Formats: sequence, C-alpha cells, structure tokens
Amino acid sequence: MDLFNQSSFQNKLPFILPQKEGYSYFFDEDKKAFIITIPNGKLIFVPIFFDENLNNELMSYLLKNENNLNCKVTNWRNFEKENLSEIKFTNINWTHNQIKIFGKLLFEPRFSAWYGDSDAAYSYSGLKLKPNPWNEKLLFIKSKIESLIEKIEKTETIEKKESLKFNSVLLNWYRDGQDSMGWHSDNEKELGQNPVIASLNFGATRRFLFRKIDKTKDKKEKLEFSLTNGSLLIMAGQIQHFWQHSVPKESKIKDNRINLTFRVVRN
Ligand SMILES: O=C(O)CCC(=O)C(=O)O
Repeated sequence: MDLFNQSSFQNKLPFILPQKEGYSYFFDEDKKAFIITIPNGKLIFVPIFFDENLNNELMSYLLKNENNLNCKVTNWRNFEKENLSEIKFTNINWTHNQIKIFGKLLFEPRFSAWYGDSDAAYSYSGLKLKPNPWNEKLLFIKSKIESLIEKIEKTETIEKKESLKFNSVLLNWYRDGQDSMGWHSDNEKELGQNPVIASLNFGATRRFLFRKIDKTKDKKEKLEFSLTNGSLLIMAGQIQHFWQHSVPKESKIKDNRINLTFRVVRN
C-alpha cells in the first residue's frame, strides 16, 4: 500500500487495533486524522501531516551542516560522539548524550537535541536538559501542530480547557536501524498529569510499539504502529500512566530518521 496516497487509506487505520472492548477509532475526514481510543489512552494519528516535499525540505534543514554532508546519502552510522563534534550543524545543536544504566555510563543509541522556552528545562534518565532557543522552522512546525490540536480540542477528543501551547521539543535522530529508543513512558512530573505529546516523523519508516504496564491484567497487551515520513502521532489522555512505548532496533534499515516530540514542561 502506498502510504503517501491519501485515497489509499480509505479511512481504514493502517495498523491493527485489537477488536475488543476499549478499542475503537474513527477517521476525521476534515482533519485527515484517525482518532483512536485504547484502554486508558487516546491517540491521534495523521498519516500525512506534512507532504513529502515539505517533510524532505525540513529534514534537510534539521541536518544542514557546514561540512556539506548530505543528510540522505551520508552514512551517519560512522559518526560517534568524537566526530559528531567535528561537524558544524547549522540549525540544530545535535548531541550524543550519555546516560547511566545499572551504574554504567553509556551513550544513548541515537543523537538528540532539546529546544524550547528558556525556562523549559527537562530531566530524564539522570540527564538535565537545558533548552536551546527555538528557531524559525521549529516554531513553524509547532504552530501547525497546535492549530490541528486546537481544531481537535473543539471536538473534545482532547479534553483541554485552554488552547494547548507547547513550550519545548525533544528531537531524536536515529542514524539507521541500529539506533533505537527503549521502553519508557513520558511520565516525568514536569510534564504534568496527563500530558499531550505530539510526535512528528521524518525519514525512514520505523516500528513504534506500545505495551500495557498494568501489572494486574492485559499484561501482554501490545500495539504496533508504523511511523512513516510526514506522519504525526499524538498521545493523550492517561496513556503515559498505563502504557510504555519504544522504537526497537531494525537492523535492515539503513536510512536515518528524525522524530520530534513536542511537549509542555512545567517547572
Ligand atoms: O522516536 C520516536 O518515535 C519516539 C520518541 C520518544 O519516545 C520520546 O521522545 O519519548
């Protein structure tokens, strides 16, 4: 199926959703969005939030560098912390962070960058991230997502009393399928009780998994999404309390991917 041909969706969710109580979805024709309910969570999936041209343009922007390395053809796998610092990225301050796992300092299997309002500091896995100041393109993307959410809020799929304004974004850059993101929930207290997190995708299609963390029942409950270039996934409701998500390794994937998760951080 050509995921970039809107007509091929025929309003049918391009993933399998269990056919049982607690799961349902509908396609909102006006917003071109699937509004999905799962037990203890809400998801909104927009298969084509940005068209291919705009998305490719934005991906080049995010990886633009003064070394003239082309974002598509460069083998980024060869770039570890040392040589990453030799590349002067024009628009994004990419870093290769180290985190402590079982007392050992290890490099994360991806590069990342934190942008946002000056007071939107964020901590996870022992890392304290100070925001880089917004740039014009990130603000452009943010405003497009906020406008969509505002329209959806009006239909009360996302329960909010006031308009949602993101104040930060975490950028993750997966050099190829060997880079990944382990199981976790975005449940840090500075994200608030039931955070709305909007996740936008550029580049290689990657698997995105959910698993239920309710220990008493539905232990094996899993969902699998396929996040394509230009797609947007919004997580809302109680999802961060009841589900974890991950981007597993896929060794066959040679292309790189960038994911942006827009958040509201309250310090
Ligand atoms: O790359 C992704 O799709 C996931 C990113 C993510 O889980 C996060 O930023 O918390």
